[in-house]
Amino acid sequence: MTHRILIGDRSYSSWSLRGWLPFAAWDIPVQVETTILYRDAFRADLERFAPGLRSVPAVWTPEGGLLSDSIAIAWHLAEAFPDRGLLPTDPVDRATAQSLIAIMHAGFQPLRSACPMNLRNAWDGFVPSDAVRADLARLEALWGAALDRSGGPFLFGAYTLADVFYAPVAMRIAGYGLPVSDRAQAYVAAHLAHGPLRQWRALGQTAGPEQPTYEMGLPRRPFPILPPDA
Ligand SMILES: N[C@@H](CCC(=O)N[C@@H](CS)C(=O)NCC(=O)O)C(=O)O
Repeated sequence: MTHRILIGDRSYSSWSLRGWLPFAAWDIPVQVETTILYRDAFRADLERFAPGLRSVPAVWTPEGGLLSDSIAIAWHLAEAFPDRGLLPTDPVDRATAQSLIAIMHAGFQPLRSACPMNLRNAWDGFVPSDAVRADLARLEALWGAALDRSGGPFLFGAYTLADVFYAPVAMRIAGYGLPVSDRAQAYVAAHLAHGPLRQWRALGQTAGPEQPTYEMGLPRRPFPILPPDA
């Protein structure tokens, strides 16, 4: 028996990306099932996967436990695979990583609503509001402290669950050309070159329709995915 995960559109569902990335990044077997956001069948697909389910991602554990939230998936996998490095081992780094994950899960609403994750198109000419700029300043402070301590390329040096939670944020910075420091830009570049992220994006390019909800009405440019060794 393996884990089973239900995800939404790979190009748009940022929470699905957070649910799926740990399986790919730490080579944990998982059976993937997909649904499409905003379609009539969406509710039925959720109900079929787990009665009463309201959102993606969701995961069934091999033992029959249901995880219907990305942060629950993260904590479960860190606990189930304690030797794989999902969280840093250093106690200070580990606490900081847990805090960064919780902050992301609960926050950054202005950035999230103004810049929905879109891995099919990048946009020129996006003008961030003051609220979005305030979110970017908070990211600079949080990421900066971790990157200064670790030296990068990821928040705690090697890739951890904290990076999983900020991967869709990095995609927003890349896709909307948001103004960040060189240090934050290097962190975004590390995500763009990350194998599992590249795999997720590639799988999403041909799966399902373009979702009109995500049209920004701005000039389009190709999404800036980098080669793995960049
Ligand atoms: N707190 C949830 C959020 C999940 C979520 O909002 N997923 C979106 C897709 S990215 C969804 O399923 N939306 C459908 C709806 O809310 O009706 C988590 O962390 O997993």
